[in-house]
Amino acid sequence: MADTAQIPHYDAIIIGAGISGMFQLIRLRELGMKVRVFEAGTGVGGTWYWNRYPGARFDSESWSYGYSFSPELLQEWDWSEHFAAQPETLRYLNFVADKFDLRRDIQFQSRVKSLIRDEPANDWEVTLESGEQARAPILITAVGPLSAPQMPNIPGIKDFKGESYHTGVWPHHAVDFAGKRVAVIGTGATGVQVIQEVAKTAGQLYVFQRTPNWCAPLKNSAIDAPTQTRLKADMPAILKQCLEHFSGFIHDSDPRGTFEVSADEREAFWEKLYDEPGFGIWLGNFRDSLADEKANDALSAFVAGKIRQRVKDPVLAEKLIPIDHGFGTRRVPMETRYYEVYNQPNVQLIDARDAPIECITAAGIKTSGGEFPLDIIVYATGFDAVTGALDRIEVRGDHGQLLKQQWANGPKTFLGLQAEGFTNLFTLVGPHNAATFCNIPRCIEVNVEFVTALIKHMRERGYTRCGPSEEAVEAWTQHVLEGSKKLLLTKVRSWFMGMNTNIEGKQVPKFLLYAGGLPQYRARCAEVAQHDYEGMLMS
Ligand code: NA7
Repeated sequence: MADTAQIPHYDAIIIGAGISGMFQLIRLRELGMKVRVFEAGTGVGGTWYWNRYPGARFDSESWSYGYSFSPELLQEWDWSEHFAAQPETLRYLNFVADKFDLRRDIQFQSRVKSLIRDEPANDWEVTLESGEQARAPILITAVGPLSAPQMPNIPGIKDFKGESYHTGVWPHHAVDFAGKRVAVIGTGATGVQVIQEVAKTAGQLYVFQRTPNWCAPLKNSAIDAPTQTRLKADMPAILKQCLEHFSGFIHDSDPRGTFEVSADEREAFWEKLYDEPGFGIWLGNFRDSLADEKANDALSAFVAGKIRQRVKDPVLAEKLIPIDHGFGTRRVPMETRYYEVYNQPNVQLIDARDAPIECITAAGIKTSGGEFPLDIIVYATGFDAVTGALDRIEVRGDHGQLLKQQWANGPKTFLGLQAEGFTNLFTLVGPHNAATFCNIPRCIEVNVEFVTALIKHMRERGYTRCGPSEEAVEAWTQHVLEGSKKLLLTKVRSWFMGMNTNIEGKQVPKFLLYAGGLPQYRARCAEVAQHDYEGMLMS
C-alpha cells in the first residue's frame, strides 16, 4: 500500500447512509468517535432513496417502522397512512438526518470500490470508484440486504429504443405512463406494487409473469387524528411487542395449529386475516402454516379461492395462482386491487413460462409466442439479495482473502455480523442475521446497539482488534442452517435461498436468512455480550 500518511484517517468508517448507517453514525458519535460515512446516492435513505418507483410503499405498519431510539423523534413525526408511500418515508429519513445533523459526516456520491484490510497497520483501506481513499481501524458495512439491483440476463436489453428502468434505480424525474405501451417484467413484491399503479394510466400494460406469487391485500388507509393520538400513547407497548415477536412486526403467529380448530373456525380466522391490514395472513397465521405441508396446502387453497373470486376470467385466474410453492414460502407481495387489474381491458398477462421471453429488440419484447411493441419497459426483476451488495465490492480480509470467495458455498458468519479473518469488519444486516427476515428497523436497532456496545467495550479495555473464532462461526452457521430446516421456504426457489436465475453460480440453494426469530437472536446477542463477547477474539 502506498503512502498511507496522506490518506484521511477516521476512528470508524461506515458504508451506506440508509436506516442502519444513519443510526450507526448517531451511536458512534455518542462514543466520541470520528466517523466518516460513504454513500453512493446524493442523499440519505438507502432503500427509500433508490426505490422511488410508482407504487413503492411500506408493507410494515408505518408506526412500527420508525426509529425507536429517540422518544422525542417518535412524538415529533406523524405518519399520514398506516402503510406510508416511499416519498413520505424518504421525507422521514431526511427529517432524521436534519434533526441529528448527520450530513456533515456523510460523503455522498461516493460509491465504494474496495475495502482492503491492512493487517499490520490494523486499518481498513476504503477506495472509492473515484479513486479517493480513506482509512479506519473499524469498518461497518450498512449496505442493505436488497440493494444490488439485478437486471435479467435477456439478450438485447441495450437495443431497446424506448425508455427502460429497473425499479431499484428509478430515476428522480417523473415517468409518464399515460396512454403508453408499457411492459413490466417481474411479479415479486416490487412488480406487484408497480403493476397496480401503472395500470391506472397506461394505454396498454403487458405483465410478463414467469412465476406467480401469492399476494394478499394490504388494506392501507389514512391515519386519522384520534388514531394518531392513540398510537403515540401506545408507542412503548407497540415497540416492545415488535421486539417480542418472531420477525419484529406487530403480527405474530397464532399459538393454535391449523387442524386443532374446526373447519368453520379455520375459515373464519382466515377470512378475518385476509380482511385485516398488513402481514397478518402471512405472519399472524396458525403456528404451523409455514412449517407443515398439509396446513400450508389448506391455507394456499383458501387464498387460491380468493384469487378465483377476484379475477373474472377463470383461465386467467388459474395463471395467477402459484402451483410450485405454497402460500408464504416466498415473500408475500402486499397489494391493493392487484388481482382486479387483470379485469381491465388495458392489462394483459403474458405467461413467460408458456412463452418465454427470447430477447429485447429495438421495438419491444419478443417471446416464443410473438412480439410486443413497447414505449416503456420496467424491469422489476429484483436484487442480488443479502450478499450481493458486498459481492460487488472487493472486500479483502486479514490475509488478502476475498469475502465473496470465502462465502462462495454459502455465508459463514458469527451472528450475521462478523466473518472469520475479517478483523474489525461488522456487517449490519449481514447474511444469517435476524435482520434479513424482519421488520427491518427493529432488527437494525438490535444490530447497531450490539456493535456499538462491543466497540465501547473494546475502547474501554484498550482492545484494538476483534474477530470471531472459527468455532463460533461454525457453531452459528450450523445453528442457522439447522433452524431453517423446519421451514417450507427452504424447499422453494427464492431470494431467501440466495437463488437468482440471472446470476451465474446462484442456482444452488444457500439459505441467507435467520429463521430463529428476533427474540432468540436478541437473547443470543445479549448472552454473547454478557460473557465478555464470547466467540469474539479481542486483542
Ligand atoms: P423478486 O421478489 O426477486 O422478484 C423478481 C421478479 O422478477 C420475479 O417475479 C422473477 O420471476 C422475475 N424475473 C427475474 N428475472 C426474470 C427473467 N429473466 N425473466 C422473467 N422474469 C424474471 O424482487 P422484488 O424486487 O419484487 O422484491 C425483492 C424484495 O424487495 C421483496 O421481497 C421485498 O422484501 C422488497 P421468478 O420468480 O424468478 O420466476
